Amino acid sequence: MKIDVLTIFPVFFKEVFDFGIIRRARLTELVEINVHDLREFTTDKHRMVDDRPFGGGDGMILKCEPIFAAIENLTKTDERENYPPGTRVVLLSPQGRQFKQAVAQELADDAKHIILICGRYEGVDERVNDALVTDEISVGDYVLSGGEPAAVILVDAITRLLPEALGSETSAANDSFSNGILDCPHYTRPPEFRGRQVPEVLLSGNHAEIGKWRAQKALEKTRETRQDLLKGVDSEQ
Ligand code: 9D3
Repeated sequence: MKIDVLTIFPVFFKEVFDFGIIRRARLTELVEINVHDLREFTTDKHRMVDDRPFGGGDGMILKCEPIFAAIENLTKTDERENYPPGTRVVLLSPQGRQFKQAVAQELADDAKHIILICGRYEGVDERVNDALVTDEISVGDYVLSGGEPAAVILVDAITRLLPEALGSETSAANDSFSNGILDCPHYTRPPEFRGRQVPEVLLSGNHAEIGKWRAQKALEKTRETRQDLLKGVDSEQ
């Protein structure tokens, strides 16, 4: 999998992909991640990446030219119909469909080349959406100052789903969310800390009982904090 990030703040990404699973996936060449400065694709002497909105209004809009030039450089075309198979051009924007585990899974399964366009300012010239974007994605209902933190979220969630990205000790199939509910509580040594005991069952060695306890705690936690995840689950609602 190849991932390219287009941004006006390349320095933002300086070390963020150098840790843990993403670092290992890069070192083993499961994924290649490149960050590109949109300014490098400007041709005017002021290297202008943004301009004022037609029709008036506050803020600046990311211009077409550098984004089209960058996408053309990476895909050899300026029409999404002509992208090589497995190419996805994602515009990170508050107007997108919400990023979910299922979206991460779909991209991990189907995409060979993902290009992430990080929006900034008030937005991106709509012709980018019309001609180039295959997926417009938001990471949630809160206001960010740009798409860069969202790009990091996508890279992380997608990379760890690539076959062999996780060590053999763990598996994406065991993840919270892959079964649609939250995780149970976890404990490690010591068994008592400042008067707080680890639940007896976890020390019992009875794996059937431990399994039942974990399932019950996961369900309780989900019911408490994320009722919405339980709709459609048997015995709920
Ligand atoms: C405050 C300005 N907003 C309305 C007048 C529009 C707006 C434009 C650009 C709000 C935020 C942004 C910058 N955000 C992103 O580029 C972004 C984002 C987000 O804000 N929330 C959730 N997901 C994403 S993905 C990209």
